Parts: sequence; structure tokens; C-alpha cells
Amino acid sequence: MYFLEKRLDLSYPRVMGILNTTPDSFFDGGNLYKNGKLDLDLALIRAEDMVSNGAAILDIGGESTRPGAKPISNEEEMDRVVPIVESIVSRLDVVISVDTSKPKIMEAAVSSGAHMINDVKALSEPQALEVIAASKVNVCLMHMLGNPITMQTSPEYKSVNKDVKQFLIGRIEKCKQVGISRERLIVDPGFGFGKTVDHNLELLGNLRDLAALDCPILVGLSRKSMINKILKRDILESLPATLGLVAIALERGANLIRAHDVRETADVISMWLAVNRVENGSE
Ligand code: 8Y7
Repeated sequence: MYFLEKRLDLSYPRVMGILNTTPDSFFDGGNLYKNGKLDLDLALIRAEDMVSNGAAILDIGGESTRPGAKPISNEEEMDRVVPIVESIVSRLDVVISVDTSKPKIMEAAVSSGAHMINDVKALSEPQALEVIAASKVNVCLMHMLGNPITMQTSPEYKSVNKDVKQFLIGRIEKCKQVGISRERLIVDPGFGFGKTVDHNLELLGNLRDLAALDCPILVGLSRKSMINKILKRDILESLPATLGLVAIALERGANLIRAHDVRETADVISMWLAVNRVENGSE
């Protein structure tokens, strides 16, 4: 299984490192700011650091999807994202994903050299399908119930597993209708996006069900609030639990792991790979 534009072998699981250019993301907001301004050099250093620690993809985000986060204009989002994409494309050998739901930003990202769009709204904004159809990039279709403002107010499902799977099947079909080939698609159950703790646990436990969609599976579990809710601890102490969930996701077929802590996540993948090679008798 390969990405088109920039070849990436997904025959084994890979880390997608999170590079947030936002001042207000829940864990790493403001990380790339110096004297109140987004700093390109800091972003590059952080990007290089993630690549050298094992990130195969970098996910560059310009707007926080955190509940209650302040919406920003297209222009502001472009100013944050485009220079960083351009700078990384010309310097680092890494697949570049841009985390956005806005067609205008998708267009700008594609023309500045991004290889992938990570859309938490699964191309549901008007024109998003068309913009992606006109490009060659890969796209991650994520499930979310509601929108970032309302999603955590008592989300309900008939069956969270079935509903999420059906939603993703529907979005894959939409992509097909506009001519986005299946080889370009990645799916994601969207942990924490319109889900209670139990919904998240049920989805992770049954992640295998999504294999039937025949697309690589991306999971974002990194320091998500379900961990703090279960452990009743601060987010700064949620790395070990995150890594435990990553191991579970790998066992259930995850292909891409979206992570703040790239080195540690890559270590979990290495150990998982070591065991599986031995199990398969190939070493
Ligand atoms: C996810 C994501 C976030 C995720 C995908 C956070 C942008 C919240 N989470 N994209 N984005 N999957 N595909 O906790 O789970 O990082 S933002």
C-alpha cells in the first residue's frame, strides 16, 4: 500500500507527528511562538526533531478544533500554514499533511506542496470534495458527530461502531462519485470527536471492524481527554497511558498513529514490529 505523490510504504505502521501552528491547541498550543509570533525557525527545528525521531508524516494544523476554540479567517490560517509547508517541503524528506476542513486552505496547501489533507470533517464543507478531486493528494476522512462546538454535549449513537463505520462508508462512496480514487483515502474513527469515554473505548476495542473498509486506518489517541477522565490525572501525565492505547490500536490494525510524542510512539511501533516478525517466523 503506497501514498501516490510521495511514496510511503504502509505495509507497517507509521507515526504522524503533530505540528500545531496554533497559539491555543490543548497540549502544544503556542509551542512554536516567540515573542507572541509564530516562528518559522522554531517550526523547522520541531519538524526536523520529529523526523529524526521517526515521524514519517507531519500533520500541520493552523486552527484548533478544541471545543470552544476561537475560529480564524482563511487568511490567518494560510499565513500560519503555507510558509511552514513550503519550508518543510524544500528541506525534509517527509510526507506533509495539512489538518484543515476548509477548501481554500486545502487548495493553498496542495499548491505549496502538501501531500495529504487531514480533514476532521471528512470533506463535508461545500467544494471540499471538488478541490480534492482536482488534486492528487491523499486524504484522511475522519468521523465526527456534530461540530467542534457541540460535539461533546451528550453524543448519542444507535451503535457507535456501526454508525461510525456506516458514516465512513458513505464518505468513501462520495469520494468515489467525484473521482477521488480509493487508493488516496485513509479512514479514522475520530476518537474524542462527539464521543463519550465509553464510545471511545468501544471504538478502539472494535477497531478491527474498520479493516473491512479496505483503507489504511489512522488513529489519534495522543493525550486525549478520555485518558485524563479514566485516570483522573493531569494531561502532562498521560503519556504512558497514551502509549498503552497505541499498542492496543496496533494490535487491532491501525496503520498510522497521530502523536505529539513521536519518539516514544515510534518505540512502541518498533517493539510491536519486533514481536510480529518473530511471530511470523521471519527473523
Ligand atoms: C485527530 C485529528 C485532532 C484525530 C485525525 C487532538 C486534527 C485533537 N485529533 N485528526 N485532529 N484524527 N485524523 O487531540 O484523532 O489532537 S485534534
